[in-house]
Amino acid sequence: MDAGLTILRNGRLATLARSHPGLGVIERAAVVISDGRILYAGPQADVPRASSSGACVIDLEGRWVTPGLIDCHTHLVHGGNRAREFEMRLKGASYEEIARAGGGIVSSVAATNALTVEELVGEALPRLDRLLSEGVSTVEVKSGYGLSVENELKMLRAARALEHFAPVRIVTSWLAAHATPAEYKGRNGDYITDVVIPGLRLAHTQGLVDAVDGFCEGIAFSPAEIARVFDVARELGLPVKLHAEQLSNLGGARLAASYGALSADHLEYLDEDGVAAMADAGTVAVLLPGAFYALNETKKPPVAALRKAGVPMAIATDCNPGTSPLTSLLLTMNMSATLFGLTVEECLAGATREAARALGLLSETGTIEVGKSADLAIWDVESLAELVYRIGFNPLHLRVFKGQRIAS
Ligand code: DI6
Ligand code: FE
Repeated sequence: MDAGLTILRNGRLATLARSHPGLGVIERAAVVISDGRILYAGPQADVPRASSSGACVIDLEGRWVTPGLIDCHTHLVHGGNRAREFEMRLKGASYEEIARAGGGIVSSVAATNALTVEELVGEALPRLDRLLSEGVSTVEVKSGYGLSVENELKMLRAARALEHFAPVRIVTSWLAAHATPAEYKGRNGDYITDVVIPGLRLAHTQGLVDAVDGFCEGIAFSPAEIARVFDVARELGLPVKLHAEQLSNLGGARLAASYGALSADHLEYLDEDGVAAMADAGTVAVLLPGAFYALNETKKPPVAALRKAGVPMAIATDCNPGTSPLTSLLLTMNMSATLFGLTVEECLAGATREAARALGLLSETGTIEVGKSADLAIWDVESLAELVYRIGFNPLHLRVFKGQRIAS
């Protein structure tokens, strides 16, 4: 008898496996879990007999099962909030004006640097809980509100610590090239030399960083500046990703693709050239409708061109205090459909399989397939489209993380 054996029976699976058409639906299905991994996922009638003896059997009563959701782009760890700037924007100030006047990212830096690791964890946990309550199993967390070596490392320590406080897989990104701190105003190059690159080397040595990110934008860093950081990432063997083409087109997506980036994110101003470069490099397009919505943007990412070129599309909350104070991946799915025109299938794939791809984790999670981590979400819905269609409703019945059942 295998002590760690669990059988989920009488479910309807959306495996999202590429080898199955569409969502990979299997009716009257079972999932067999052993030691936190998927041992079998398929028709109930074909469950290997040997695996049933002594197993803990759970009847799903016909409920839908999807892969555990994945939020592949967040700034979950930060201090304070920017409700005040929200009010300023309601009165007509633009995001860029506020940033140039010393607000924006830099104001979150002061609030973040005032906190200890423990306090940062304490502020992030309620946000994390909201995500997990909707079936999320994996969350990417960026640095980027420290802007000094010590404070950027502190943010990543807080991000890593979240795994000790909640059943979740955390993936970290080094985003020191997010904004220029006041003391380096007008000296981006020096900031990269003094802080971004030495900090990255230290974070890597300390095992704090899984990938390297940057903000390529007129109010942030140029492609040439980002390239300096990406060169170091390459030397260290770390994958890269980039905030690109969010407020203007600087060719960031093309730059990211030339480094074989896992993803380029935002992409409202992406052009045909950028689409083609991403397609060639297999770079995932991470769409962030929360920021588009909160900034009241009108320029949409070129979804039809991405689709036509076969660029994989993921979606994420971009949870951050400035442009996307959003802690719901279900609402993100709804926004992706309503605002960006993604299909139900693209929304579900975007929050599971393609999000895993964007994190380089596709062999570990993101689909329901034999050998992967048993990360599942079990839903009280009649059809999968309901997960995308409802606004502000959470039909999660149960979450399974690494084979452990976690009541919602
Ligand atoms: N793009 C964004 O939308 C966030 N960061 C980024 O690079 C904004 C972060 C903030 O305003 O605090
Ligand atoms: Fe972001």
